[in-house]
Amino acid sequence: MGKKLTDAQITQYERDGYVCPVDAFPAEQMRVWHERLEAFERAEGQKMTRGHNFKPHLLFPWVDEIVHAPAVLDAIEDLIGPDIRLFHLTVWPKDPGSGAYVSWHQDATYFALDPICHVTAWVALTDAPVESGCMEVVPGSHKLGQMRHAEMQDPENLLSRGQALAVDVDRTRTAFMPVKAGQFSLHHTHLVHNSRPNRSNDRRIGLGISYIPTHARCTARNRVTAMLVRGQDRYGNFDEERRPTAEAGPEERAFHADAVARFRAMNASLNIAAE
Ligand SMILES: O=C(O)CCC(=O)C(=O)O
Repeated sequence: MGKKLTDAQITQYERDGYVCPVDAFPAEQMRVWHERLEAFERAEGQKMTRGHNFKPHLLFPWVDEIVHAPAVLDAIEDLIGPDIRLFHLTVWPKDPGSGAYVSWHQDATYFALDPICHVTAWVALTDAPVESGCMEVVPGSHKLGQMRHAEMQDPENLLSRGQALAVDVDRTRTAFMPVKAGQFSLHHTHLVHNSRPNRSNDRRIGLGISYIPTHARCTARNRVTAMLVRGQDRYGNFDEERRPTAEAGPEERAFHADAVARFRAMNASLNIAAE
């Protein structure tokens, strides 16, 4: 038995590359946080979707609370040990009836991490049933290693570089990861996954939080930031991130802009499609 996950869940993660669902927060708490996200969108006149959805843990104290929550970190510790950094975070909103989707991919494709050991917790801010376009995975595919991806330019694809697996996926062998608001799923960085358009009547929103052990390093040329969220870092492979204290205040915005620019520069320097 781990701190949060059962032995069966840890075995499933090792065998299948994912675990779902795991309980974390009360649904009422998620409604409060959901409203804060939408209040920010209204004030900005801008939805948090493709192009605006990176690293919100640097802008909002409520996201900082989620990424540090023991209910999430205990599960991460069960999989990668007690010294943990938050490497990246993407918010994934899909409006009802929109064509927005996420193509088949492996997260590791543009992360340049060594060793390749990161795990993503997808925390549901709203319910994410199958009809809303929850994540769909190929169980066991994390054992295939890094696969070839191509880049496609499709405005409906929520992935920033439109990366998509270069081979077809056998849809008879996939599994869905539906979650309710306040639950999360966990997936391995090499797990092949996608999500289809939202055919429900409600908005679907989740936070994809990518955690790494502190001994991991990013092999790209430019240094990037990552936040120490538990334990100790004896390696110094990343520049520390500033925790937000005000809701998208000037200091939060300045730090966020710099961290996102550095992440994008790292990302743009990788050319996995040519490998
Ligand atoms: O939210 C989605 O539909 C996809 C999320 C995803 O690809 C991820 O968290 O790695």
